[in-house]
Amino acid sequence: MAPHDGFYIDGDWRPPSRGDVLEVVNPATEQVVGTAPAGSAQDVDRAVRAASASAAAWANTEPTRRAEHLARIRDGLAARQEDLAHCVVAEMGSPLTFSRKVQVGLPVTVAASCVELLTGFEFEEKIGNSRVLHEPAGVVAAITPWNYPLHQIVAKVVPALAAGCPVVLKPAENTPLVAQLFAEIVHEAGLPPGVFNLVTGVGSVAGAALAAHPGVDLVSFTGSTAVGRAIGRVAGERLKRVALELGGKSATVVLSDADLERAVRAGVGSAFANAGQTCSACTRMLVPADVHDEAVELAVLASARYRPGDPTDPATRLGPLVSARQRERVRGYLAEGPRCGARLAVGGAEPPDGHDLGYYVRPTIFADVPPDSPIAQEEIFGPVLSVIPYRDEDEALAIANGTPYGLSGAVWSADEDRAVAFARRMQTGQVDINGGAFNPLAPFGGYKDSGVGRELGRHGLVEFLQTKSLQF
Ligand code: TXE
Repeated sequence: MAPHDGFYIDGDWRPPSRGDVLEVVNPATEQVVGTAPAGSAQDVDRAVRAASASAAAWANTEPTRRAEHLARIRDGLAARQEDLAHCVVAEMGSPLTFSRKVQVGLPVTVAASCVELLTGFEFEEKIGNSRVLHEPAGVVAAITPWNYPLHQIVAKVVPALAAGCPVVLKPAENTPLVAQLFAEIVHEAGLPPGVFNLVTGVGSVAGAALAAHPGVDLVSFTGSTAVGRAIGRVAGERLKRVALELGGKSATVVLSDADLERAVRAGVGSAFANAGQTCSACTRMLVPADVHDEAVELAVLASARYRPGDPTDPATRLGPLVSARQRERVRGYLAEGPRCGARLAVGGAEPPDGHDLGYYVRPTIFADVPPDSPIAQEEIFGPVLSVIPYRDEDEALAIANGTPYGLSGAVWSADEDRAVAFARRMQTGQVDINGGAFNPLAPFGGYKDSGVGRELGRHGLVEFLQTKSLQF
């Protein structure tokens, strides 16, 4: 692990202005595995000043030169995959095999695709008698959560740098160590000082100071809808741009002609991967009423693969939740399910057997869930699936669209055209058709309360640009 007791500012590790520290707790063992400094408004100010000072030179660096720097970051990530994966396991409890493949594998792919994209990207276009210039948006504040701690950093920082923007990163307080490893990789890539800066710290202190700093031009945030709204308000006051990737309550919709077993197995996988701590997880499963009970049986069978276990064991599919706070929050929903009329099919609020230590909960499936109940409306962020029966497709659509969120979804049908027709009516940013695989080049982001803006691929890069037109 990378034990830095300072912040990465202006090309080197700098001492903090105060002595506050973040303790990093391993959620499986409840042991402190490291500390990182907790930044103050003064530390944030220093980082933003360094970023501002580097902005003009970085913006004027040829895109091909920027791509060379980013290629070295990509290579650094690839070279340190094992360190990064073990760090994610220790900091947030994501199982090792999943951490290798997704927690680290995905950002390596995202970084590589961003380098490729930059290489062919046209920063100028001609429209009639105008030449339109796509220029960097300025100093970017990246505020990231702990659930995919490396991916969330890479999905913001790499495209921002590609666009020509300097960045100040404030990662989640639970997972500062993987952010320090990322800063080491950036340092080794030899970026000019000030272009990338890291201030670890508490959201309400360092995060709030960064979002409100007058030197920041664009805030790219991923996290809770409540904090997203607060950042949006502050940014609105100062007319900063924002990109907000917030919560979700996505649905797997199984149409009447679908392969029920395949659809249910995939739906359970989506809900339980990363212990349900995924913003795009399909945490509701909508099934025709006449196959509801069969679907629940199949879901319970599929859930047996997700037994809570030691995240360092490569065979483990379900680790602990990130923190005691998160476990209490999830347990509250587990206790609430039966009270709001749902039937507990498997799991429940009791602590899982053999896990007195660690922030574990039982993977849980509720059946016959009323669509308006809190467990079917609110983001739980734990391994909890609500199976909801529907009578016809119109009702399925009304239920699927009937939450404040609109991040993801899945539709299953033997007839692809029918699935696509349904997906077109869903108010959500992305829909997987019959188990379609995640595409790191496709735009990712939400409708409604799930956010503003898009990450990944071309759309993710454009988010960090502003346009100027020259008329001739
Ligand atoms: O999120 P926060 P938390 C959801 C999920 C989870 C809930 C709470 O439902 O149960 O949010 O998680 C920083 N100004 N998601 O409390 O607080 C904070 O330090 C500026 C969905 O961890 O939103 C961290 O870096 N920044 C989600 C980041 O915001 C502030 C991922 C996210 O923390 C701040 C995580 C402030 N006032 C949680 N307060 C997703 N969309 O993927 C906090 N932060």
